[in-house]
Amino acid sequence: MDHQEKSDRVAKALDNFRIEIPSWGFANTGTRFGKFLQPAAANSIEEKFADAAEINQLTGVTPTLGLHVEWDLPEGVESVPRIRALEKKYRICAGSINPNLFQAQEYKYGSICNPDAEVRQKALTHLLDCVEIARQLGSQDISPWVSDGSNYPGTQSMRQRIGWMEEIFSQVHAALQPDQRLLIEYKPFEPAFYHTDIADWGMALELARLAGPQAKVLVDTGHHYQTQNIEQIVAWLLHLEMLGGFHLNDRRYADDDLTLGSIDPYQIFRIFHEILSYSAEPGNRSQIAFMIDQSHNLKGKVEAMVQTVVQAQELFAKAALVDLEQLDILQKQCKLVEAEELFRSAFWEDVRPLVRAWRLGQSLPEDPLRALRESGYVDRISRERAAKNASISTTYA
Ligand code: LRH
Ligand code: MN
Repeated sequence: MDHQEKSDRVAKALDNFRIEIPSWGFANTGTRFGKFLQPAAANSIEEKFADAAEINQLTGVTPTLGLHVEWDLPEGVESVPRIRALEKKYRICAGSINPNLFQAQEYKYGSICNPDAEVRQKALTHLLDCVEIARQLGSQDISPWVSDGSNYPGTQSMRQRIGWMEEIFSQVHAALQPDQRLLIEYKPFEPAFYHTDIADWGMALELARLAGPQAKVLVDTGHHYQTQNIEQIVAWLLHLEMLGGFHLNDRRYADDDLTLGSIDPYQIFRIFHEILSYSAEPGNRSQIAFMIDQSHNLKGKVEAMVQTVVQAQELFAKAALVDLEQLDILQKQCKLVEAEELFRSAFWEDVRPLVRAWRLGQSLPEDPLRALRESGYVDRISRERAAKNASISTTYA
């Protein structure tokens, strides 16, 4: 593949690559052992929109901000006009609507799987509010993560809880607008440590199928056991046309929510390859939402977000350099070493000069991280927000 073809492939891939920023990625977050406050952290939804606007100005590929309802729309549907005003002011659109079924005290024994019908009704009402918020904001995706589960064997009926989930997801699906999607996220454990009601892709897949045609599966890369082959799960969901989107991040151990590509960039490359090879086949149509889901406990939050977007672009560009036709031939001939070398050589390609050239072609800073440093943006918001951030409690217990 000559330089011109590589340049064309990278440009075509980046022209279509958009990734969503999570509002909670800008806030002071931590672990159960506490959190380290950052003077530049965002405390208000306006500050989160401002930071997202800065990222989009620097990268040009993050036009939407994922919202977490309890954190960003404390008055629920009543908070929509405020979001609308911020969308206009910062020219950033509201993206996926993330319900919160894990913080309220009533959810101690679960939300949509709680044995108490009143608590399940509370959870259903919240989900229907999220559908209405999405309708009013013109957001397509409602992406519930259900943290429900139990900590000890024998303490809950797992089968009964499945029944309650099915009932509620079908009611939520019935409330969707024709263009809306319900993206069901799975996670094997945490905060529950014996069983989690939606623990893996198979459970999310069945619940989505039973809910209706507008329900799909959301794959959070951090929500897998170490030994799971995530790109194989992606291949299955693509084959079944049930892949709705991703929460992208990286991890060394569990749901560490580290910055994308910081631990295993080859993992993300293999996932992007499954998507690009599927999309390259005639007749295959996929609408995959790429969303970041990270908590920046130690790194500067705006820097980490720019770093993540740049890393995602570079890994997507590498995956676009895989010669799919040649790979198909080698795979069918079981020429293992040739196929692997062809596949891996794309990963080893230094695409940064091509990606920088694409940015210049888009009148974007060729090096967003350097441009961020030179902009003085982080120093400015640190000065503006330091007082508020200093007054926040850091302890977990
Ligand atoms: C759960 C999760 C979910 C979000 C939360 C912030 O681990 O991935 O997607 O709601 O993180
Ligand atoms: Mn997630």
